Amino acid sequence: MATTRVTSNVITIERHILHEQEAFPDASGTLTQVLYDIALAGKLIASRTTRAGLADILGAAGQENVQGEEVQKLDLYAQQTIFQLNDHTGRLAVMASEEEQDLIHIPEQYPTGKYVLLFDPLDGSSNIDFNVSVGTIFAIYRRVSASGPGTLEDVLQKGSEIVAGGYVVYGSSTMLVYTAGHGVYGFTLDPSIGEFLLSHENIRLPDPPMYYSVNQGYEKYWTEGIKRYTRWLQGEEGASRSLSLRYIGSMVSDIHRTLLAGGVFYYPADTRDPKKPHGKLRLLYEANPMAYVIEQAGGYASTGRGPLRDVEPLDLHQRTPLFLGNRDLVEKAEEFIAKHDG
Ligand code: P6P
Repeated sequence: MATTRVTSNVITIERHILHEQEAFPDASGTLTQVLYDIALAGKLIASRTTRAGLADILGAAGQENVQGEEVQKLDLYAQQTIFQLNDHTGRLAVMASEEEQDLIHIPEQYPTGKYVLLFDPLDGSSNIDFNVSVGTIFAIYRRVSASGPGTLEDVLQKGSEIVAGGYVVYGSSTMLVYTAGHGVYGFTLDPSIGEFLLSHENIRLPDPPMYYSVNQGYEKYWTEGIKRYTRWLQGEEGASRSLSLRYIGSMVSDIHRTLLAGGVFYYPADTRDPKKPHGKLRLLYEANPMAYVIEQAGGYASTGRGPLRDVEPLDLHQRTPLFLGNRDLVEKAEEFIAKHDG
């Protein structure tokens, strides 16, 4: 089984990103700086998530976000932290977030830059009060508009155009995992020195895989293809092996485990909610960046009908069915769906 070598020498994320940049002589260093800013946001958010049990943070902030969900105070803090670290740097043309209905424009007193940042500031936040891991997800694109304030066109880009992406998982330890198209690297936060240290070099999806990950509570709402696929993963339908089930209900954690242990995570479309015919997860700032990480680690991400990162976005908050993990497992899902769901 291919295992990811956990490194021993001390390399901070800053040193790693700078070293990566050296491979691109014409690089201006702007992308490097954006990644630094995201790492800093991760440290600041981590400092709060580890104290989320305190009375002053627990519970909703009493506001509703664009998803109609109660905003947890940590959501608000994460959103504001990422915005304030990026609004004045002159590195971004525009931002977009799960927490904001519309584009997040750079304040007019600040210059705009050549990159676009999409993010889910705190995914899985409904789990905060139960001390379940949560995460920040980010995707960076090059702007497509010429100059000036960024536009919707800058944000509605296919996942195949992504320049860098990844996540911070606030769990038993805080880890930042990212790729800029040359492999996937994991950094573990050492809170005693406030540094993300390289802990997982060039992560590759292990094979054979260990787990399948889906909310089986919705099984009765699934199509025939998804039901049969899930039975295949359990060792039926002619399968030659069976996988164990692990489901945390926090996407960043479920996909982080899939990345390190091998397997498949899926959130299929289901018939529960006619308003959500394409499942629950968001294409732009959840599915696409996670798909990029998984594919850079040797895996594959699909809508169940084809490559996820080929989907042409039409709306900032559009949802998508998502299957990602070891390529053979995800392609099997496509097979069952094609065969049984027409
Ligand atoms: P369900 C968390 O609320 C989230 O957005 C993802 O992090 C997670 O994968 C999913 O929803 C869980 O949804 O319907 O299984 O509770």
